[in-house]
Parts: sequence; structure tokens; C-alpha cells
Amino acid sequence: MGVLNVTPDSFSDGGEFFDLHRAVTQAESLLDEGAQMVDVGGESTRPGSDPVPPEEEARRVVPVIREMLIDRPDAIVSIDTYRAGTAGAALEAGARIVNDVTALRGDPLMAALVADARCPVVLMHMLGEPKTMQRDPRYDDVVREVRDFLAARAEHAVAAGVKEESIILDPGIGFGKTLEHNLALLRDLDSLIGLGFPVLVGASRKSFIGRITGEEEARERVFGTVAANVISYERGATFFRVHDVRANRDALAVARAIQRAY
Ligand code: PMM
Repeated sequence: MGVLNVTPDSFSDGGEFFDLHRAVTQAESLLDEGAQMVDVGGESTRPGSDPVPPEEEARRVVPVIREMLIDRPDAIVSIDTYRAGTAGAALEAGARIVNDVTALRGDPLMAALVADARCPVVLMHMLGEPKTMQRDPRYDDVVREVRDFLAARAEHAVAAGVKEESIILDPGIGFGKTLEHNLALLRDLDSLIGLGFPVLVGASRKSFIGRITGEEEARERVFGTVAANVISYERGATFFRVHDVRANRDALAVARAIQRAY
């Protein structure tokens, strides 16, 4: 899953693809590099960020989705939003997956929207909200708490009419987590895999990688990202949300070939 942030302020690519033409060109290059889907977002969720008004979020993403599907009608677009209004407008414009970083807690109308649309939905774990989530996050047992939270959110989704086979779970790397929390979640990813849903990992360029490698520039964290994704793949993850598609695609192709060798 290639990342396309149509925002002025995302942590690693903020401002780069804020203009319609540049955003569409970037979507196409993600696909050309081998992304099987493009995740389009119109509001940054980086630590400390403020929400944008709902109309502004939809105004950012809908034209990009429309334009990119004119050029690439078969592309699979995911909409990164927790707002039912934005998700609905994006689905109408041709998006096929909803990526909700609040796991259907951010908008009371989202569960019904996803159930009606019968589209896949990503349910992500986040402790708190972006504005404050990195202020001293604490857990007794991060792996158990994230797994139990996601199991409960999946149950909530099913109760609202979402089909079990439409659910994808995500531990929410960096969302209210210290370096140690992120590492424990990746090390014990099997525990999340054990819930029986496909798992998405969004480790790409995140600050925990910089903490380990000393790489302060987000765009220089590609090697660390690849390591996190290969390990996650080996532990059973299915989807990898990344900014640098080619490096991750090649690494995952090799990891997969080794796993399937006989
Ligand atoms: N991370 C970001 C945004 N959306 N969605 C999911 N499902 N998982 C993530 O880990 C995730 C996400 C923040 O990263 P960005 O600013 O590079 O988009």
C-alpha cells in the first residue's frame, strides 16, 4: 500500500503532494513502482497535529481520487479518514477501502457507512488522539492491550453489519507508543495475527526507526523501514503501508520467495 498524503504537514512528505497535479503524478509513480493500492489521506495524524475541518479534508482528497482513476481506472484506492462524510465522498469517487485510524470510534456514522458499502476496512489501534498521543503513553502489557482493543473493535464492526472478511487489523505503530511499545508489537505480531484477520503494518519512515538508526530525516529511514516490514511479513502481516514502494516491494518479494522455497 503506497502512501499519498494530500496535506501540507504530514511528518515525512507534508506539502510535497498538496497540489492536485503533483498528487496524481505521485499516485501513478507509487503504482508504477509496484504498489497494489494507494492510501490517500487529507489530514495529517502526526504527533501534535490538529484536525482539519471536514469539508477541507474532502476537498483535498476527492479530486485526487477522481483524477487518478481517470488515468488508472483499475487502481485500488484506500481512503485514510475517520470521518464518514469524507469516506462516503471518497467511495463515491471510486475508492474501495476505508482506512480508519480510530477503528470506527471517530465518527458514529462510520460503521454503518462501511457496512452499507461492503468495502474492506482497516481498524487501527491508537492510544488517545494525535494532538496528545505521544505524551508519555503507558500500558501494562502493550501487546495484550492492543490485541484486546482490536478484537473488541472487530466485534463492534461485525455487530454494525461489517462482514468479517472485510476487516483488516493494524497495531498502529507510532500512535501513542514509545520505541519499546512499537518494538514489542512488531516482535509479538503473531499475537495479533492469531485473531484471524489480515494485518496491516504502518512502520514506514516512523520516528522509532530514527531512534534506532539515528536517522533524523524521515525520508532517509527506508532501510530501517524495510527491516521492520520484512520481519512483520515473516510474522504473518499481509499489508505494508509504505512511502518507498520499490525498496519494500523488492525486499518483500525476496522474503516471500524464501518463505515459499522448497
Ligand atoms: N500511519 C499514518 C497514517 N495513517 N493508517 C494506518 N492504517 N496505519 C498507520 O500506521 C498509519 C495510517 C501516519 O503516517 P503518514 O503521516 O506517513 O501517513
